[in-house]
Amino acid sequence: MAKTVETHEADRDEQARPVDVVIIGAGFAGLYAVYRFRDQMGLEVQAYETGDGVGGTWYWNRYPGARCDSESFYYCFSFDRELAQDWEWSGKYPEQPEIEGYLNHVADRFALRRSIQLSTRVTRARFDDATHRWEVETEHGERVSARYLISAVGCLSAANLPEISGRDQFEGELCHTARWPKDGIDFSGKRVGLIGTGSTGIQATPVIASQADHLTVFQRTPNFTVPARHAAFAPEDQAAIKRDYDDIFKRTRESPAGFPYFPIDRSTHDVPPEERETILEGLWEEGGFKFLWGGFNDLTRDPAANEIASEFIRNKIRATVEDPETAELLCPTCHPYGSKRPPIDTDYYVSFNRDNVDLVDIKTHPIEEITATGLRTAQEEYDLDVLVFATGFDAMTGSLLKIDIEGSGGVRLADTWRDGPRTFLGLQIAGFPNLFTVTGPGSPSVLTNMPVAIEHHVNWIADCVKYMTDNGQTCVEATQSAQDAWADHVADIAAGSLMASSNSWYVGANIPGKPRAVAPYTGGQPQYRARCDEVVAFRP
Ligand code: N01
Repeated sequence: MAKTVETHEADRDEQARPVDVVIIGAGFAGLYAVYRFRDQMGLEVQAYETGDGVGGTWYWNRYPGARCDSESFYYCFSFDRELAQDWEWSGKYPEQPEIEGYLNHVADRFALRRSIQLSTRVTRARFDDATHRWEVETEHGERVSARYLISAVGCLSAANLPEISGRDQFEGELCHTARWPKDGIDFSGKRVGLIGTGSTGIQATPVIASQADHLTVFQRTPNFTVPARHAAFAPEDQAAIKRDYDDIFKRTRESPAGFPYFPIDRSTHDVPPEERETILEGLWEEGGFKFLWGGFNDLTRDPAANEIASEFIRNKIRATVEDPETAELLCPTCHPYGSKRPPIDTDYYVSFNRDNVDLVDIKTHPIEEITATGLRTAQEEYDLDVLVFATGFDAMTGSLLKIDIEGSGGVRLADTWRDGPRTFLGLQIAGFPNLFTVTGPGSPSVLTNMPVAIEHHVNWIADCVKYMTDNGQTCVEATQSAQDAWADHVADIAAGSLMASSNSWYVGANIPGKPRAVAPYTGGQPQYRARCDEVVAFRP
């Protein structure tokens, strides 16, 4: 112990290497930040990434069936016209390897790798009030000093592996979907158990079912999902997208959720029941997220309107799943559609018609223990060769709080956020000067198409840093009063949404002991961007 302390002290005596900007993470956000700060602003940048490759979410989540559920042609960077023109997406909802390939292409195309140190976790960051610089430490004991610290750690990157009794005694293969082995898992001839029916479990179920000898899905809460209707792009589709790209990207920046579509401004109650059914049927056939906002404007706020759409989906489940008991188990009744992040799927419900797939209700019969050979619920014991945890993430704050961050006056972020995250615009935190959080809590982030939110944030931060540099300033920080006003507004506006009353990662309810608060900003992109612009326009 004494030796460890001595070594640590000796390391600290060495001078930290000075750079202008440290970026944590090399997913969509980190990659763009490296490009923006280094290549467009000429700053010295050091990025760190825990994984041994770039891609962030798309590096880690390589589970079977992982694919994007925003359409490819706008779930991508817009900052470089030639990049958008050169890259060819194979279809509507690409699988993980294609998106990981895209992000590797971006890293190569802009020579970003030389500024990114892979296989390196940032463990500590401390703001020095005297120098106005951040001292950043990595797990390997390296130290750098930076004027600006940019968190690009992602909203959904700290995997949640629940503490279930006996977990460590399982002798088969146990894996979280967000830490999937690069060589994959061979399911052939295996009995597989899958815990979790969020977007991930819903994507993985049909694929694992098609490969395994048997799949048991352990469901705590049933989920609503709408078909994705994935389709490959024909050459003429690709040509049309490229022809329209400027307009597509413009619309993603102007629409409420970062899609190139605008919601229909029509109440469910203004349409007679038969016409309503026809509209919902059309949206179901079209597939994708549009089901939530492409027919009616009140599904996320009006319980009665929501119930009509919810019951429409339940009826689809009943019509698809042959065994009525299984169908009813799959029908969500405890939360409104869209109050948890809505998944989209390919063949999810129909998977339960397969002879090799069973659904187990662990709400009624909870898991009691993981055993050496499988899993025991309050009702039955299941022998398993592989146990898959599709149990999600400590979302929005988990990855940032894994780093020991000390702001001005030695105040720790973990203490500041003890009762839940409060930020100014999801970009800055009072008491933590020169720290910027890309798509942080309190910004639209996960309620928008992520690359659009990421580009907006990185550009805003870059403009702020430029202003500082041009004006010889060294320290920028949200005031407590500005942060309080924003955080109260975030909470007030969320209070009217159905999301606030459901138990999901949006409110931190999936992590035992996590303070409950709607973490993303629910007011939509235009209102949010207008507020960000006001801050820029204000000059003290
Ligand atoms: O995680 P989740 P996810 N015992 O938290 C269950 C994004 N994403 O990885 O609902 C038993 O949604 C939990 O049950 P319950 C997307 O934003 C994007 O699926 O808490 N069960 C739930 O069923 C998404 O929303 C894509 O009762 C436990 C499940 O595990 C987000 O990632 C694809 C449990 C977790 O669902 C997270 O999705 C996939 C326990 N102790 C995901 N703990 C794209 O395509 C948790 N569960 C872009």
